[in-house]
Amino acid sequence: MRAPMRRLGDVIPLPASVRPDEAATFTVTADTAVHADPAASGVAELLAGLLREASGHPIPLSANGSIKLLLDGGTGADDGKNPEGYALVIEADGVTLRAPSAQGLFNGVQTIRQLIPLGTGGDVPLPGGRIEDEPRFAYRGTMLDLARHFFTPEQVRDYIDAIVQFKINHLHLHLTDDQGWRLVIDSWPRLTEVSGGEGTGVDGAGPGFLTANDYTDLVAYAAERFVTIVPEIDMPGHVNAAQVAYPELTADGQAPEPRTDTKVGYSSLVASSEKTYEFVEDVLRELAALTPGPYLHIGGDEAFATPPEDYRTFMTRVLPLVGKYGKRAIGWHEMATVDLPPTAIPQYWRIEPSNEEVARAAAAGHQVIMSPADRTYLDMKYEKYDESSPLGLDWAGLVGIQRSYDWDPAERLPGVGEESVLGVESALWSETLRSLDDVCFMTFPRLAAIAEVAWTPRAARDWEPFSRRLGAFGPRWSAQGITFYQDPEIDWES
Ligand code: TNX
Repeated sequence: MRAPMRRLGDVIPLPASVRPDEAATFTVTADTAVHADPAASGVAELLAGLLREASGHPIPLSANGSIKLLLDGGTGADDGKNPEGYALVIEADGVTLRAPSAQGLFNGVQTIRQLIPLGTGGDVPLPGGRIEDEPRFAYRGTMLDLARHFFTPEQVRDYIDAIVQFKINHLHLHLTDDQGWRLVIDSWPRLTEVSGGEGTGVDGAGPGFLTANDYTDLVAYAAERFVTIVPEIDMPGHVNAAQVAYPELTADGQAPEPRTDTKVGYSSLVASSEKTYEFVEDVLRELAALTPGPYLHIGGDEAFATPPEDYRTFMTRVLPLVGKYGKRAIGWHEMATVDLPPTAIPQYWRIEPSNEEVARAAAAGHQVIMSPADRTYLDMKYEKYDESSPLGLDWAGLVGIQRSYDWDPAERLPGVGEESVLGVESALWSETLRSLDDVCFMTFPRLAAIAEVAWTPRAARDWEPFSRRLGAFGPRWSAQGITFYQDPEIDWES
């Protein structure tokens, strides 16, 4: 059984320009093959795999295939074209996908994927017309907290597969916190030996850590899907797990008790101690060596146990270390209380309508990542959701799907306009989560809404049509075995 042909514009995030040609339909048959520029063979194989799965046909890669994936030849750097953009033309006798880069082709393949009607076996009709598309913001991310509850590499890979459908291109991993340390650091091995194993995480229910190999494999898996991993080491607060493993990182040299509760703001590295900077530099050096992406996230949030003067001392010494190892620093926006190196990126996460430090950083030319908790925090409970649910928190309010959709990143903070916004990131903190099903339930559908906020031109966004496209996407999540919140306000197709 196959669902009816899709409409060309039934895609999340909505493409920048959609021109259907109702007279034309391309049909994937037993004779269909995919042709690709050699540099795009990975993406072509991915598309062929999707079409094989849907049709049961062989769909080989072949020089005279009627589905063509073409690189424009431009570098994407200086020809004025967004390297992530693509143009898709579907005609009766063929499909042509063009882009300046393999990443652009990958984005186009995500669009084609949503145009394949659900069902397996037999010919697959694709709706005719032309899509021209490119993202509004370059950085479209989501964060997963591995510290409060560890998720295995296999679970993270499944999560990457689930998020790339919405053209999310950054996955921020929160690797350390008071309750656990989740990445092996060779020069400080007790971090994971003591604070990564059994009994760590909230309620002691989230043990585990990544070896350097696990992490490297994960980074490579993500990169094949054009996702950049952004690793976070949270400091100077949120360091209890590190101090349990290394008491010399505390003020009095005494090991604190391991913590499995959800309180924040009680631990701090010592800004006046050289041991602190030895530790931080070792960790950042190892992390930079393992991370091909341009960013290291240094946390910086909720450092309530660090006096403001010490916080400034700490950040002023640590920020240049990120640059020393060839990376750009991202930090939660509290970081912007110091004068930042030119490439540093504050990430706004609060719910207040304005923020002086972030506005000051934007005025000084910094780009900002927008993660206002009342719109983008995937760990907030859903609106109208059964209050007895153990999943999620509510300190930023209840966050329904429309709340995640109906806001604008360039109008959220005074002084932080379109030019200052690098992009949007949602965040999933894992205090209440125990499984990948929990993770997916909190993520979807809200991430689909946030992805559209980050990708689609402002003028093209509208809640009503979005909610209909979302309703049509429901059966896809079901077919993929991905748990999602079936909000009763949405008209879910079955
Ligand atoms: C605030 S958001 C935190 C985290 C918590 C989260 C829970 C941010 C930068 N810090 O430590 O897990 O709230 O929603």
